Amino acid sequence: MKSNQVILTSLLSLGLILGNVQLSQAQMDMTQSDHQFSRIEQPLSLKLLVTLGGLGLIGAEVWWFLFSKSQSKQATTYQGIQEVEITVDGGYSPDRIRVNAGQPVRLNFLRKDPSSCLEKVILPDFHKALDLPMNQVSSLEFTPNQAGDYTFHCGMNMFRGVLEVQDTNSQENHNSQKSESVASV
Ligand SMILES: [Cu+2]
Repeated sequence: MKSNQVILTSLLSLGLILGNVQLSQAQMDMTQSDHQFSRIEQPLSLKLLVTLGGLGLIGAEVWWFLFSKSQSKQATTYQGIQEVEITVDGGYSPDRIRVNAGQPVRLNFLRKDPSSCLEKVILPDFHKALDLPMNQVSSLEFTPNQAGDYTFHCGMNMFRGVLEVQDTNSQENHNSQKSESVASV
């Protein structure tokens, strides 16, 4: 997951750079023809390559924004505490965390992004706010008692994540109901 993200992020930045190069080249072409400078002809294969590369990167960007956004992760329980590590780098990763209701939760935020936007994380539903020093793990502990989706966000509410609290009892009821109905059949 993480290495995937790194690859995609670098692809994205490459795409932006390539796009800029293409743009500035187009502008240069325009100014050149305006001033009736001689045009520099580039081989067709190179143009094709750049175009295809650009299209591929646009596709990757669209995919990135549409589909890769919410990656959900189940917290792992250790000594009765449901723990999850969240990397804070241009947002929260994972940005969807599944936990069980009625059991303590510990969110470990590792901030790698220097932008002041992400220096604080807020969980409004639990009345919690936490400062995140750079390159450090800062932890937040609380116990969600009610099932539901709870958002957490940065100080300016630009980056968001969701804490998905599941009711374990209702799940067990569900399972027992299932087995009952199977038994009756
Ligand atoms: Cu912010």
